Amino acid sequence: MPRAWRAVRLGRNWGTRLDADLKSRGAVHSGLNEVCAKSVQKIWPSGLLFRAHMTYQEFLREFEETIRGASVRLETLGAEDTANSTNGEWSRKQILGHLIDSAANNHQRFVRAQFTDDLVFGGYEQEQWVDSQKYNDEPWPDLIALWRAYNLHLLHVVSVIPENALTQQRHKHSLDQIAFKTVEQSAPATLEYLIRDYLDHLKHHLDQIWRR
Ligand code: NI
Repeated sequence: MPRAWRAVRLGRNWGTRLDADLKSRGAVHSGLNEVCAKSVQKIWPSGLLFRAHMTYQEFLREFEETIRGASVRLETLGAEDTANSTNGEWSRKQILGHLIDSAANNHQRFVRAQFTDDLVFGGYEQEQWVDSQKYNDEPWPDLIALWRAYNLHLLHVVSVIPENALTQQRHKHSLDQIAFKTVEQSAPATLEYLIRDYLDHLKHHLDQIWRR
């Protein structure tokens, strides 16, 4: 199966309608749940669809494997060079600190979104957060432990969110500002999208740490 083809998990409430719409637009090539992701992206704004090449259960498994695997790997990095930075870029400690800040800010969003119909959240001053907390002065193992524990809690939090809160279409949102992969203001967004986007952001910064 070509890489561009993904199995799409269709939402319970609107899946049938979406499936019919996609068929009428020629985006469904074969099978009930197989659509060409590229066609879908053109037809449907990114926030509307789950970026659903994996089910939410599979996503949760990947989330857990990412945190547990990265924790082990982070511990193998020499503590002495984790505070080094070149060209004004963040050190490994600062990148991990930024991920702790991301966890703290998204913790608020993931919980609050369950009690409101919108996804309007403020951003935060990322550079200043990292700067002011002096992550380079903290022990590397402590930062790893905090990052790991916070994310395992977030994993728990997002695994117990009711499906209707996860998949509800939110017409008011600020994901054009705060998301890693932004969603246009004119397109509705879901909490599930924001949660998946959180892991994309996390993996992006882990890759930076590995490349150092
Ligand atoms: Ni970032």
